[in-house]
Amino acid sequence: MTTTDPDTGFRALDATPMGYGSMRRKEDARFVRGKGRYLDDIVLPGMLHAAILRSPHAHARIVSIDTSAAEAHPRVRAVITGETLAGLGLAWMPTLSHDVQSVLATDKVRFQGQEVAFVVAEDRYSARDALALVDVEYDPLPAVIDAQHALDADAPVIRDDQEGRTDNHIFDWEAGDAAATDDVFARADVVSSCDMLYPRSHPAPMETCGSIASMDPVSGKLTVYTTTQAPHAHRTVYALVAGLPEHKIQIISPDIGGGFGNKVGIYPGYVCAVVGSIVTGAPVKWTEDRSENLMSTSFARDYHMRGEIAATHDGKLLGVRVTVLADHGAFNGTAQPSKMPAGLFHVFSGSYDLAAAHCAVTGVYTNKAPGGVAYACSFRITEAVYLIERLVDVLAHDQGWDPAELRRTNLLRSEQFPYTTALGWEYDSGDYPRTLATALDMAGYDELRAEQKQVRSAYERGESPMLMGIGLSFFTEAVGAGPRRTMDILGLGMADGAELRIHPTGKAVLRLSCMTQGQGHQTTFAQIVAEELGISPDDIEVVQGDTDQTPFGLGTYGSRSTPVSGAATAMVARKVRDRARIVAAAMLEVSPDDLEWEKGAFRVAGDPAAAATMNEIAMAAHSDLELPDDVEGHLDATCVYNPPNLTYPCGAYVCVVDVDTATGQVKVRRFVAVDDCGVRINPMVVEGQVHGGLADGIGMALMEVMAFDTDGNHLGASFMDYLLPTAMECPSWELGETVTPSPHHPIGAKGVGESATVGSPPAVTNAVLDAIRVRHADMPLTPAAVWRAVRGTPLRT
Ligand code: PCD
Repeated sequence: MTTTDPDTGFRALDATPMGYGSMRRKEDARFVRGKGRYLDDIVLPGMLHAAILRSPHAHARIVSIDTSAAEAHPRVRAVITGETLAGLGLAWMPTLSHDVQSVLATDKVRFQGQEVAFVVAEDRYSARDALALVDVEYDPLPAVIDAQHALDADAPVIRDDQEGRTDNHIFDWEAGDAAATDDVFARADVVSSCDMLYPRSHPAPMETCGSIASMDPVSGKLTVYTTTQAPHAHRTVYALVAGLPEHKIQIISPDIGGGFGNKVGIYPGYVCAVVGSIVTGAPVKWTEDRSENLMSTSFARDYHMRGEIAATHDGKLLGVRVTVLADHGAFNGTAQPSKMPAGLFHVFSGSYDLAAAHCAVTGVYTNKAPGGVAYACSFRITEAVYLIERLVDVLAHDQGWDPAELRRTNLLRSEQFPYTTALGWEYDSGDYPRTLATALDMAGYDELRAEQKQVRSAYERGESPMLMGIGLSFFTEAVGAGPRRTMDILGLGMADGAELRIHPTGKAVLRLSCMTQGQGHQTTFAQIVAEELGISPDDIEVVQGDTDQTPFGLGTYGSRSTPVSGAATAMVARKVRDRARIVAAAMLEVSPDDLEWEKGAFRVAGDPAAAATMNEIAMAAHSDLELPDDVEGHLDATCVYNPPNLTYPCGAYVCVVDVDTATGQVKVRRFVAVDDCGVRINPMVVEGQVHGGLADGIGMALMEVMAFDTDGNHLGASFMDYLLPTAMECPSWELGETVTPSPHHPIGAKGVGESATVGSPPAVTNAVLDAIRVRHADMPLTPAAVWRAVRGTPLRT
């Protein structure tokens, strides 16, 4: 039971060692009143509006583009084509994966929905109307839609813009020890293998992407208001692409209506808005509509995996090997650390003690949108967790083993931490058996199995079409990229800055490089400072999202804000506290060593009445107080935090489903999620994060898929076809926790923002397949897919 303090509105401090616990989110006062300020709320004086003409073809040569009729439209101010951009050297832009992407097509279009022309008009309607006046002649080409055929000898070459290219191959990449893994497989008693597709999906945030560019012709300063999760990284990329110095570029990220990885990259519309502003001399706003968002700005997943798992007769897991065919679309624009073309996929040995593991990943081009974004996923960990958690279930299915028992006997034990996996990751901490036991306990696993038996016997007697399934998953995530030694994006190392200013009255301003998209940073980062300095979170302002006002850092994705910026925040607050000790010593006329810290005040050891509070210290630090010669005044501090390692949150999930075999309909009856993200800063925020991710998992497992027909027509370009889960499909979540602090994080916290999105799809899938006793069927397990799987004719997506 939780109680609420009537004065503060804080929930009781639960199990959390962080002060202020589940305090209400400071930002919600604005959001729940509809007073958020999103990109589309921003109106600049004289602002023009833009729309993008997109390709109807998946693959076609551009014969000609005639813009004269559009230009003649009375309210149109500019029509920009690839040719205009080529004149400025901007027809192509760099991607996050060292490829180039067409900004506006010049030679060919390579996916349906690709950007072809950019119309700037006095209002949004005229810009859209004028799109119909641009006359493009296309010469259609055969398209490569199925990644499995991308490397066929007769496959059309998609990227003929690259000199000498004769195929659609992007990269081959391996991790792990192939020979050692083969050895383990040769010695294994049992091996199970499975082909599985993690289908192409989309982050689909509530707010789509957009940008307003304003180039001031007098000062030469470019201001870009944009929906970006990584304002500083964007500024550097603009600087490199446009040849402008960083101080002449200001990126402002206003409130963001969900990012989920969709707002990490730079899209053609952003670059065109800048060019549009330069050409017209006015600010230019471009915002996507829903179909444009679904069709063109970043997909996720699309991993075709063949996995194998090896074990002994008595159920000891020995090794895993996997080959992956990764569909990267028409331009290699995946977002992940530069040195890792498959991201952190090689964390796929999961939560088990394996002797060896190996993966080989091949990336290919297809005539689909570029992206490969880490949609609620620390760079392909979602695919990795799905792979291993499905393989464990397939093995259990093949051998007639209980999936809970198989996991229980193979999980890493707490004394094995820090644990280095066969693929080289050093897991920091965890108590996996306890996390699993908590989940099984909460679920009442044995009773559920007994009930399942009864349901099945009624089904077998022909009395009921219903079956019941119990699905498990146990995941380990690796979140909080860097360290910068091993992880960078386009050469920018993954460390974050933090600046903390303490005003004379003791109020504080914390400036951060990361960027909230709904996670509640305004509250939780204030709580970290509050914990370290004893200042009330209400007196701490958190500033993000404006590059002119915040220190450099790589932004918010891969659940890295808490592990990296959160650590920077604790460290910068500790610097302030160290300075405050010296000031307090001067105030109390004692040596700094004689002072003891008690949240919010320094007291003289042995004389507790002699004390200075943070408020008093802050004022004194700005006063005429005599300080030692080597101590500057004020309390302000800055810090750059380069994480020594990732943090490794984990979780055990149990999903219970009811399957109607007559209709194929799946109902998620219960979902138990026990997450361990180390110390929780704000347990209520953590619960909110987990709720969102669990809903994501129901979406992925049961309904979401970006499908295409054989010509490359996008079949999921609206929410009529690309189905998202709603409250209707979600049960009342049952959450639990274990807390194993991260030993290397200053406050012991690990990231959690993506945990549930990563951990839940295999739990739901395992539950459905457990109900119908089918070894494997690909997500999404729509009613049609389940109906056919029950009847032995599985659908492949
Ligand atoms: N926390 C706490 N504690 C702990 C941890 C954490 O409290 N231990 C909290 C914090 O503070 C914050 C949150 O929680 O507030 C989260 O965190 P993190 O984990 O660190 O994360 P971040 O970085 O902040 O964020 C990010 C994430 C991601 S990545 C994603 S996808 C998603 C998530 O986040 N997104 C989103 N969640 C969310 N929510 C919302 N509302 N919205 C959004 O959009 Mo990617 O890579 O981008 O794909």
